[in-house]
Amino acid sequence: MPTLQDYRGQHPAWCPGCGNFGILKAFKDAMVELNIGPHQFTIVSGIGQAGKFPHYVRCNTFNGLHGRTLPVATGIRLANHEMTVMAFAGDGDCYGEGGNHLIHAIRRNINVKLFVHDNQIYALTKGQASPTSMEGVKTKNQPFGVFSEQMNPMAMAIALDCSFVARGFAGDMKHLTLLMKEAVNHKGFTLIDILQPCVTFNKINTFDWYKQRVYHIEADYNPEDRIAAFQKALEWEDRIPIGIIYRNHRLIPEERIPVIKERPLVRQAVDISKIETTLKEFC
Ligand SMILES: Cc1ncc(C[n+]2csc(CCOP(=O)(O)OP(=O)(O)O)c2C)c(N)n1
Ligand SMILES: [Mg+2]
Repeated sequence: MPTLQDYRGQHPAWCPGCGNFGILKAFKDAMVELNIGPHQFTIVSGIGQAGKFPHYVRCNTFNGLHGRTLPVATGIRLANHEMTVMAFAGDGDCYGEGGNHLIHAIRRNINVKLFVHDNQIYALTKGQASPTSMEGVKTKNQPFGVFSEQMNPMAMAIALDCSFVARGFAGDMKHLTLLMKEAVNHKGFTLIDILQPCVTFNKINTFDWYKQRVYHIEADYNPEDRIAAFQKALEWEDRIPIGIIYRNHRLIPEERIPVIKERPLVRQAVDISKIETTLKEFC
């Protein structure tokens, strides 16, 4: 049985009070409670403050390029679907530069667990607006206020029939741990958008700002009703729902792709002569 100590990575370089600490703690608690040892999962990230996440957890890791978190996670999962693969990305990484990859990972229903540290800002590069920054918010780069409409990742994911769509809050770690466990146990692509205060560059969406607005989704809510889920996903202004917003039961690639149905690619014998024959055809 693993303990918290087993996942201890490097000392975090995040600002004191950063919402990322709550995500890190909730995640480690979830791994202990799920009894998944550090050798049994892989964490993939891109670039950003969120992208540092794998440095702070002892496990298999891959820290790739900004916006390219999901392609790497997809590759690992397709090569070895016995491995639990989790992707940690910032709102800029995943909804901005990597937005295209998010759309297609959802469509393909790759069984990757995606956790988005949504601080509504580009923190690593010192505070430019991200896709989830609210309209009108002024930053050093947007001195007249953001004029693009705020992206709603929950509504977008439901529109794409994403297998599992949830929202958590870094200031409610117990609830976040529960959501993470549900995501890992769910078969299919899972997206948890985690509201994560950035204490240095986002002076609007603070811990207090979120605390005044977030509420736990009602116990009798049915996340399998897609129309109701879409309505829930549209709530934002004064009341922000946290919990599982939408869930479905779609097939995953290893159930559909004949060559990996029986066993993962990494456990299949490689016949070099076949590769040589194929290469000769191109000579
Ligand atoms: C290909 C590429 N594009 C842009 C950048 C510059 N860059 C690094 S991190 C970042 C944004 C980070 O914001 P987010 O993903 O929200 O993460 P946070 O730092 O807020 O956790 C940008 C634009 C880069 N390093 N590589
Ligand atoms: Mg960010």
